[in-house]
Amino acid sequence: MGFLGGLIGKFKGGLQRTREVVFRPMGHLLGLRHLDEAQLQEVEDLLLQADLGAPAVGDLMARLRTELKRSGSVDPRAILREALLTRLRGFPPKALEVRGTQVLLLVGVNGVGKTTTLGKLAAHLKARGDDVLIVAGDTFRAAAIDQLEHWGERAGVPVIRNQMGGDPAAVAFDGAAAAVARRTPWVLIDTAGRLHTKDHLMRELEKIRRSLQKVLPEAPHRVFLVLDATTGQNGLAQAEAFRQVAGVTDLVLTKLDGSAKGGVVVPILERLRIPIAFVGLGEGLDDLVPFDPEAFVDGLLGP
Ligand SMILES: Nc1nc2c(ncn2[C@@H]2O[C@H](COP(=O)(O)OP(=O)(O)O)[C@@H](O)[C@H]2O)c(=O)[nH]1
Ligand SMILES: [Mg+2]
Repeated sequence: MGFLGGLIGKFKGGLQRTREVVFRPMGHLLGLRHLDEAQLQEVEDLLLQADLGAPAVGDLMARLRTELKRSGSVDPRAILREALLTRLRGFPPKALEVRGTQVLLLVGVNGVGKTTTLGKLAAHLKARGDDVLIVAGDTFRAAAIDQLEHWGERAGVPVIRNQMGGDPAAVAFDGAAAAVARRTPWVLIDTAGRLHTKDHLMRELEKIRRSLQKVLPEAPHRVFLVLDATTGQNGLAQAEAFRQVAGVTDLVLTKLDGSAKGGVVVPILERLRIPIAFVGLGEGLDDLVPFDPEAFVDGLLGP
């Protein structure tokens, strides 16, 4: 199986819950060529259940109705597929290309999967032959540092840490300096998610940024905002707050495998207008995959 074949299989597995809850009941409707009003209503309800969001669902339904009126016969699956792809292709992520030492900061609220994503990302970069250095920037909990060290071992990547309660900006500085000295292309920095207020969060991230810039004026080169797909559109308000303070360049959507609302990818993209670089489709080392609109839509709708 080639890389793309593997990717399609991954999305298919990862989106199983959404498919079971939403798209399996819709299967017979998607196979119809004529839909009456009650059936159209049923399609609309199921699309809303997948958390595709009212604007996208409104657009999809309008396309279906227009086509029904125009030709009297439709292929709902094809219309849905094309409309979803058009929406998802609008925000292609930038590749992670090696250019000197680049710093990648992971931000997001507690429990969304930052540390796990960082571990998987380290493994992903390492597997393609790039050296990586991990910085334990979540110094609030001892467990967070241990968790990161464990991921470092699994990925075969060194971890820079200070003691619990230490200054995240100081350890970020040490990590960036070490990476420059060792000519390591990637520095991945974990951060704490639980901060009392938006102000506190802003100050902390600002401090990390300033301290990185003493080593690398352009740092952080990428800021990954990690979002939990199981919270669906409820997570969007938090995401907006982070976007405002953190200079987010990319999104990572975790736990798509545990969500029956995989369609949430659509409103997230449209509201935040920031590309999705990766999605988390499980807890394993290789369960972080580059977001691919085609593989995603086929995983959602089935073959
Ligand atoms: N099923 C699943 N679980 C995930 C995924 N990403 C993270 N998790 C789990 O979510 C929980 C919180 O992750 P963690 O990385 O500690 O979150 P953090 O607080 O943001 O650093 C852990 O139990 C992870 O194993 C994913 O893509 N799929
Ligand atoms: Mg963490």
